[in-house]
Amino acid sequence: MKIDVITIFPAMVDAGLAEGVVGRARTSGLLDIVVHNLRDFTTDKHHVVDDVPFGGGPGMVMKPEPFFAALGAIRAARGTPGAVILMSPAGERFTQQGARRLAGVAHLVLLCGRYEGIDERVREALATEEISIGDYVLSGGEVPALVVIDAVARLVPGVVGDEQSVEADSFTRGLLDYPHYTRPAEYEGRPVPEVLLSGHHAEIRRWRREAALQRTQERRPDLLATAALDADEREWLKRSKS
Ligand code: 9D3
Repeated sequence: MKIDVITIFPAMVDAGLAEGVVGRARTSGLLDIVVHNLRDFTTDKHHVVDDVPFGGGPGMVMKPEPFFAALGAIRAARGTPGAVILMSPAGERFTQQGARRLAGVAHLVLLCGRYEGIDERVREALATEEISIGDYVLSGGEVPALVVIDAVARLVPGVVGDEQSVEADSFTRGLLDYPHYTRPAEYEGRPVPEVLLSGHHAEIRRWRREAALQRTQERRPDLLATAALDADEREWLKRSKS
């Protein structure tokens, strides 16, 4: 999969992509990610990327020309992307479903803004979609771009070593995860649930399913409406409510 990121803080994005499963997938060639410095696409002596807003008001607006030039260079060097995503607090909320959709696109370009925002012509003419990672105010699109890349990359076959762990992922099933334990079997007076030490794999599976259901019901009941539940799980939920 190819990903290009356009930002005024390339070091920040590169640092976030250097470690962990994404870092390994980059060095192994599974992920071809290029981070571009927006200032490289300016033509003035001081590499200015922002300007005052037409109509007045506080703050600065990112100029359109460097974004147009950067995307033109990407198209020339790396082909026409399948999606050009503007990272924006006004975008559509990013979810696991959105990550699955983007994992099916061979080439993504992510545009990161700073300041008060980006000139509207960038959105109109370049972006094919606009994504927010949630309802809180960040100082720019770089951290959101890292969030999107991380969530999408781990769905690309081979990026996460253990395909089973991707498949079992809580949000893949639509439920929260069950509790995890490792040694020691008792720590500071807190024992590991007996069943996990028993070696009874069918019982362990059942305990984990029920623990995941219970947690989801307590903390995120909204997820139960769309979770992939079998007949047993629906029965368990019905009984737990009474
Ligand atoms: C103080 C400026 N805000 C006025 C309502 C608008 C604003 C502009 C730019 C707020 C945040 C930002 C910078 N944020 C992003 O570029 C961003 C973002 C976010 O802040 N939250 C969640 N997802 C995203 S994606 C990009």
